[in-house]
Amino acid sequence: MVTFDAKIPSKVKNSPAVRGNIVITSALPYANGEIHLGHITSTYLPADILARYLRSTNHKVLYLCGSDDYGTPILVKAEKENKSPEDYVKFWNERDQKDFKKLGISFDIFYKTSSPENIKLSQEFFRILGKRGFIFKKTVSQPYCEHDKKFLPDRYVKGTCPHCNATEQYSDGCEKCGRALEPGEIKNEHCAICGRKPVKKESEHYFLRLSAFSKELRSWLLANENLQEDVKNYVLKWIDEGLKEWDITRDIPWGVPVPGDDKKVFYGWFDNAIGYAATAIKYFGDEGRAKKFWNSAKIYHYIGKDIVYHHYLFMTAIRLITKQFKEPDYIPTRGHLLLQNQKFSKSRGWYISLEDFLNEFPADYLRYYLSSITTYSQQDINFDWKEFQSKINNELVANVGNFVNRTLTFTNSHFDGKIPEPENEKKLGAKSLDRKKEILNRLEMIPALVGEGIESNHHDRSLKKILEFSSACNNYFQSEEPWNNKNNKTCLYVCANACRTLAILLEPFLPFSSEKILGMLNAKKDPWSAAGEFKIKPGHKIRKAEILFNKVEDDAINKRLQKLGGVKELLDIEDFKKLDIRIGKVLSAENVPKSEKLLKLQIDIGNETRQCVAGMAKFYNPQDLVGKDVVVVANLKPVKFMGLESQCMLLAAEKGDKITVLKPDKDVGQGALIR
Ligand code: B3M
Ligand code: ZN
Repeated sequence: MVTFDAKIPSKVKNSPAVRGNIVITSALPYANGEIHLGHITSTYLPADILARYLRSTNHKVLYLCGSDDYGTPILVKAEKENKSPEDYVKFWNERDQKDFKKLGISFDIFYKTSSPENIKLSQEFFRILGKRGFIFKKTVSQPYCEHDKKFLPDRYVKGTCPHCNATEQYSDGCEKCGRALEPGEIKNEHCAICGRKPVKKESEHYFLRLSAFSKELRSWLLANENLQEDVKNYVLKWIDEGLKEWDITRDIPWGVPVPGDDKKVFYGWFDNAIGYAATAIKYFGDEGRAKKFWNSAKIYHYIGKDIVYHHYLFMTAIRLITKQFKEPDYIPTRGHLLLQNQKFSKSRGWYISLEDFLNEFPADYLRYYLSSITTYSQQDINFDWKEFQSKINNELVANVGNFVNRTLTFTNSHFDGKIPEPENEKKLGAKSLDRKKEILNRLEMIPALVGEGIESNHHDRSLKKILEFSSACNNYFQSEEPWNNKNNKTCLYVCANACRTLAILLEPFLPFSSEKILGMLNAKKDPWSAAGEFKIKPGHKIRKAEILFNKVEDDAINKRLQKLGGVKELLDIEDFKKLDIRIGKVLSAENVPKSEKLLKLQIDIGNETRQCVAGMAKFYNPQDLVGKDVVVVANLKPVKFMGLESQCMLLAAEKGDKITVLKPDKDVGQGALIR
């Protein structure tokens, strides 16, 4: 499996030497909406955990991110809100920074792709790519909407994926099968603004000759042992299927200007991935220093599985060809987040707003829950409100919170807040001595065990180890019965130090709670290498104990579930259009023999007469329906009731025990369509 080069044995004394340079990035969020919980799960949180851990193990870490400001989706949204794209992205950049701070995401810098550094670097990379022979021009016929009077690149066009046939996909990539799509590939094109079918207009674009680089990409993939095997395999398959030339320019007024062409900008996916390096330049204040650090560092790009193509192929090819900033060492890729086993959908209300969540629950609850359910794989992850409640209550509150709380409370109430001097071992009973040895043993081992999990990206496993440790501490406290056992001094001395160990190990996961524990212990934040040491000495004065975690009540969860329960699935207009609903006239009606409910009707639907078997006998006498105009669905598959074929469906309104057939307000004639 993936392991980090520097193992951190728990006994290694804190050495002042820096252990290595690290660059960590999280996918740059589009500056067009609230940070998505799915992105938190797959990229910001795992990257933050690693960054915090590596800082604590004496690495020089640069954890960077920024808003992804360019591209059609943003222009479309800014237009809708009647704002300039500049103002629009500025708003979201600032809002994102606030949200990330509330969540404890510890970026060293959060910048933006619309920065002077990124514009310069993207243009420079374009020139180098050109010099190396990887850029060519080609006239492409582009969708153009006559109604909206504009070229329709990428998200301006929706349609059907040519690979998996998923409908309503944007033309630049399919969310279902994860493939990036080239302009023109999507089937069944329609304008995303007005829904009309676009026409074709010619335009000259710049392309990156990606196929000419297939061999190099292939070798890079095979040689890099840090990449996840399953991701690697399907990327290799894409290469084997043949890489398409990549159209890297667009005819829109918002983006990095293409040098020597005043009408075009780069495609957002050309400049955003370059934005990682440009952000490093901003951080160091100088290109030379940024390169020096970057090229001597291990590079980690955390992503979700929907942007594998862009990072493994586009971005890496550009880095390998331009040779300015080295290629990635790790691209940890995680799956999508589901909510109660369904896809998140903001428009349907099947959604958790970060702001809303953080108004009700502490950030560490989200960090804990998401980290504990997210594996290092592309498997989808399911946010389940009941599971969230039970994990917080049973693991955080009843285990960690309880241990810290009882240790501190007892020290305060029985020893006036002063850590007691442990008894001489000889005076401890045999059982107490065994228990003490066992817990000391665990305390010594645990930092390395947890560190190993984080280094290998299995953060969920590390968290589980911490919980096991905390549980052992609770058992120790319980068995020692400090409330009526004279060995309570040893027990409290050990437990106070175990609380400190917990605080250090929990810091990458739960930074706010870790700080709180250290505050109550009146202890400072030591590095990971000192986590197993007994730094809290007898006589040390602790502070007042406060509740660390509060229970999540049933009420809070039920409210959340009720809110979701009220969400109805929305249909696309296309689904509705599939129905042939029309006006018909009832020509004849009779009871179906031996049935209390059914009537058999003959209905003229305009161009033909259809038989309809309807459950109306309890509400209508057959003769009352004859001659009436009614509404029917005329394109359902025929079904049989009591041996009689029903060839259309009569529409009726129902409430309680009242039922009425629908009829038109004016006479429009049989066959009139309902739209
Ligand atoms: N903004 C897509 C996304 O947010 C894109 C990532 C850019 S990373 C260079 O999923
Ligand atoms: Zn249009």
